[in-house]
Amino acid sequence: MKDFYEWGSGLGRKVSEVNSRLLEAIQSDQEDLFSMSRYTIEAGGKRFRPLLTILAYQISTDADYRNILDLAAGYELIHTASLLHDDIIDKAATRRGRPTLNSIYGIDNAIVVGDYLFAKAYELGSRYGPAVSKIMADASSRLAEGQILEAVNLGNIDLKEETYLQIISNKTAKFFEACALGATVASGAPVEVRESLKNFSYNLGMAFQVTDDILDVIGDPNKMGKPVFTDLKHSAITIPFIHALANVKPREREEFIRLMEDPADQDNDKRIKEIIVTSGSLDYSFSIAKSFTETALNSIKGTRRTPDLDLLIELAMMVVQRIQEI
Ligand code: GRG
Repeated sequence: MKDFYEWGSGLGRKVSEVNSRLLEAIQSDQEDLFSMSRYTIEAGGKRFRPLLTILAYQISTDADYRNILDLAAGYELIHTASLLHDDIIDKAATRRGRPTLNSIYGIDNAIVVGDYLFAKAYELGSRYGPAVSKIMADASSRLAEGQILEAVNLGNIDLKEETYLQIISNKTAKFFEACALGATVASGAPVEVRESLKNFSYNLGMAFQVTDDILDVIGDPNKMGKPVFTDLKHSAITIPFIHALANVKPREREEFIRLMEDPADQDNDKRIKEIIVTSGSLDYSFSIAKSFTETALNSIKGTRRTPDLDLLIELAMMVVQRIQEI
């Protein structure tokens, strides 16, 4: 099975076109602002959101996909702006394999670059009219809501699964949904096509985030390019922990909570994983990810089969496949 980058590389020309639009969009006579913005954009990333936007557009119309490149780039700019702000909040030193903007140019500049990318994103979105602009604005509001809901629940060992799902819905899935919705509204697609691609993207986003949260516990740091337990180190409680905390016996729960306080310790790391596996929490989390993937795939069952739709199906399968390969 391919990994995400291999999947995206099959769409190489489109990624390059998105990258060109991104660079055009961030042009500024203020040279420092431009070079800081360019540093962030050139760090790369999987470019999922623009690719989802382009594929949804192509599936829903025979018009030239270049018509939707500005919107695709706009979504990537919002995503990048939110990552810049997230790195400031987390005091992160690296992102996308490079030193973060805040670690090089300082927090003050990183905040402003994030604001700038935001402004540029809305300018791009506005080219598609008020309905699409509103979809973009709503997705950004959800991001902020998800971030704050997560922040106020940091370290909350009584976090409910429902609240966790609300956090990832707002931080990830609603944004994926907005990419498909914006593209299909811009293309003037019939409501059934719009709804199926919207539901596909939402559920894909949920599956993607649950899988990411599972990999943060049991993933191979070498394959992922990042250490495990990054969420826990920021006190973010995710699905494998929520399930384990609710299902282990009281004495083991006490031990588990103690271990969670120092996930960087190698012995704790091993024992945390052991408890997550023996309590059935890993299997449970995986079943949740699979069920979102199934819902995603069911959403597009009635959609006209095209090579672009096949790419979306492949993407959805890859999301859960990442865990099976471990
Ligand atoms: C700026 C609207 C706005 C909000 C500020 C900081 C913040 C509030 C929100 C942060 C939201 C956040 C960090 C969401 C995480 C989303 C996510 C799944 C990130 C990883 O996405 P990938 O794997 O990353 O697609 P790449 O690097 O490949 O693009």
